[in-house]
Amino acid sequence: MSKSLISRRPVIRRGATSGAPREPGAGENPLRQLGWKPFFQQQLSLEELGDCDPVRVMAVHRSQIEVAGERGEESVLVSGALFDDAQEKPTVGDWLLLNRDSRKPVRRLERSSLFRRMAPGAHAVQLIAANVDNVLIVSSCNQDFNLSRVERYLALVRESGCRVCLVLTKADLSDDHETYREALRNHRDLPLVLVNALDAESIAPLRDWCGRGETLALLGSSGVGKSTLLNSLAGVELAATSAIREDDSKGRHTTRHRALYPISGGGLLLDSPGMRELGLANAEQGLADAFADISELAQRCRFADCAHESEPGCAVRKAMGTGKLDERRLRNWHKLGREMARNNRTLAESRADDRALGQFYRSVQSDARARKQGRSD
Ligand SMILES: Nc1nc2c(ncn2[C@@H]2O[C@H](COP(=O)(O)OP(=O)(O)OP(=O)(O)O)[C@@H](O)[C@H]2O)c(=O)[nH]1
Ligand SMILES: [Mg+2]
Ligand SMILES: [Zn+2]
Repeated sequence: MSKSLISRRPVIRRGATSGAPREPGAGENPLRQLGWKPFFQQQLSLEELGDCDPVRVMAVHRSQIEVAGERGEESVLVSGALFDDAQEKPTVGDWLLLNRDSRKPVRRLERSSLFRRMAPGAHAVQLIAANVDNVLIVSSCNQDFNLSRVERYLALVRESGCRVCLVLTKADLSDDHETYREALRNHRDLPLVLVNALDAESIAPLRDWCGRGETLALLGSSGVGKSTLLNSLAGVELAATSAIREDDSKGRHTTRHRALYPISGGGLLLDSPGMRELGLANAEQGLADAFADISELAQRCRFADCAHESEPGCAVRKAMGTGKLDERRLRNWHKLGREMARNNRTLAESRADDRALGQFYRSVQSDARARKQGRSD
């Protein structure tokens, strides 16, 4: 069964979200509903307060971005210096200042949080979303459940400093909830919610994660039910969803673009496509936090630079011998660590290349200037 639904986001009008009936509190500042906080307000100069409108980036397309602010939604053309540098380029969730009259972007405000990944196949970082407060790491209770993938997502989210909750969808299709809970035992410090994403009552505990003005990102692989959760939390079908493949429970990559959706009486939800590859880069702290048990054990190894392979006095391997730590988890930790080191090196090299290229251009320019001066002397 495949459901094709509208994927247009509702227009936000002054004092209302999602075209929903007015409710108590709905008359409050629309910027606050879009996630405007003192952290952003204090970045504005007096001049900017007079000349600019802050707007939130709701979706990014090839040549234009969709933003929302006090005037509702509008499209802004993507051009100029603000968009030249891939790292600096506005991403979904960013706050921009638009010139009040020309509606052109003036600058991007500093971010309170940022998700990024190593772009698959490229030697660059790709921005995923900015200014996210809370994250749901979504997996499903079926054969697509993959603990190593949860650990990867967790390292990324921990690095960002956002609040995180683990969500298991499709609990209605499984009799084996304990197995999934048990699989996640290393993450008992995190809230875990099992839901039927299609059922409004079942997802009620998740409402605490997307209160008014809060931005909640839904991360997880294709088919786990991110868009279904979004629709249920919004109470309106905002995003398209479609059935997973029967043979292996994998999704069909139904959601194609990242976008922020304001939900009635609540905050903003970020729906994103299930990411096939989520390469980690510059996320040392996130990795250490996601594997806090291994980080702690490692401090008890005899050698400070223990690689936890065959060194004597290795507390990590000892824990594995006694069954306190499982081999898959240790292997995944090694794998993610190696991958990150490789990606960090690639990024450092491409930055060095950029610097070298910059120096080359500057030297060509100064040679040309010197020649010109020589001719005119
Ligand atoms: N029974 C049941 N079906 C669910 C649940 N969550 C999602 N589904 C179904 O799973 C399928 C995939 O859901 P989507 O919401 O499209 O998944 P997604 O994570 O957005 O997938 P992508 O957009 O491809 O990344 C749909 O047919 C949903 O109806 C659940 O908790 N219970
Ligand atoms: Mg989707
Ligand atoms: Zn060791």
